[in-house]
Amino acid sequence: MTQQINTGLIADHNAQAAARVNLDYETLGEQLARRGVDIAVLKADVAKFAVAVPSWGVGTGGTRFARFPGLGEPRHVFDKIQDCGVIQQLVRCTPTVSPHFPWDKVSDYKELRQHAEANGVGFDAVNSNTFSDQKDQPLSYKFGSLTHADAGVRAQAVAHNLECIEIGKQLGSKALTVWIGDGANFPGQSHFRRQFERYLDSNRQIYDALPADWRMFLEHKMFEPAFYATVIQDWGSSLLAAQTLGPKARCLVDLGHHAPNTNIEMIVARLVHAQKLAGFHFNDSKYGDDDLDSGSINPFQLFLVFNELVDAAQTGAAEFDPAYMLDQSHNVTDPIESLMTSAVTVQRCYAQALLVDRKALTAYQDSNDVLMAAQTLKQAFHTDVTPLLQKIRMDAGGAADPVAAYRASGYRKQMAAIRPASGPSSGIV
Ligand code: PSV
Ligand code: MN
Repeated sequence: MTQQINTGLIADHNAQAAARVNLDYETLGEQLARRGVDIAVLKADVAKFAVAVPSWGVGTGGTRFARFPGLGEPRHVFDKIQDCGVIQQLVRCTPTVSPHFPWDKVSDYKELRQHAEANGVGFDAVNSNTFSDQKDQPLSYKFGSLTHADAGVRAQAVAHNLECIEIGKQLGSKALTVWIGDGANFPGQSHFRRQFERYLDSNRQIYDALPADWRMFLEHKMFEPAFYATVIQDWGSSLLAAQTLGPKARCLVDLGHHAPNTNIEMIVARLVHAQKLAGFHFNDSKYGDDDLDSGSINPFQLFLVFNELVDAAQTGAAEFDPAYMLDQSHNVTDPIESLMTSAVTVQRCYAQALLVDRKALTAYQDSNDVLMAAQTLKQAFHTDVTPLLQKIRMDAGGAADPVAAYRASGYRKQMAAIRPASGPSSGIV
């Protein structure tokens, strides 16, 4: 296997941190023991946690005003996979990559799969793109794709999704994520009911082509690029579509795709109840679909989402097997640093949610002890599990401090020497 970061460097970095991490881990263990938690059991559970990295996340993002390229940006999917391998090498909780087509299109998928394996990663859900036009594409998605009024455009969009399934099969994926930008910018522009019927009709054709062990993840988003109405604007439309299509169709929750202050953890609980939770695109936001680093703005919300997920797992909720993926855009940070930090933040929230004293919480809920119910969640959220996460990483060959080890490795500088600068560009790529 190709290890992009020198393993000796990681070992030295960890050796320097070991005494401090071990002491902190022991102290945390004592603290948790007083709360009846066995840190070894917790550690084994958290060590199994994994979140996928989006292939499009390792490149520098931008806004609709400008994009300021970073150094040593990946030139193609092979470079992107290499960067994802670096992330996984250092954090050890990102074993898969979620690819996006046609952005990640290649002529030889066997070669791509081998390249991924060589870099220590596999593939998660494949994403289709009918929200932008590609070079040489016969028909435009300007006025929609799967829901377009023209049957020819719909057929083209369906065909692209079928191609994504075929590519996914070669890469070892088990799910197709469908997000469309279809909608309207003006009242009257489109007929709401007919548009939704066309969505179902197109997706039926995609659904029917899914292998038996595959899932279809329907991703909703409130607005953008359509600013008046979006076809799959919220979890209501998404659930309706998933229920109409059948058991393989589920609803994917991208945290950024809701109005500010929406109670996302409650949406999660509803989707768990309906046995329709596909999984997540994790990110954070302050105003809209900001695509900021997970937990950078509202870590408590992320914790509350995981509180629902851990509760669902521990109570044996039916059909509960969510896929965890990051979906962020890094405009002003090194994408590798942001993705490593975000993956660890998501893992941290999972660990904290495991620390919720659920027996006590249920008792407080049932006796209407509101303050203590809230405090029970806060006790778990306030627990600093950093040494636990460090220990898990170090045991697995990752770095005690992934960002510090990455910076010390000089990887970005090496890439800058190999990968030519892309130069400034206007708007998002
Ligand atoms: C749309 O905003 C989205 O969240 C979808 O998941 C896309 O596939 C992704 O971002 C990249 O544009
Ligand atoms: Mn998304």
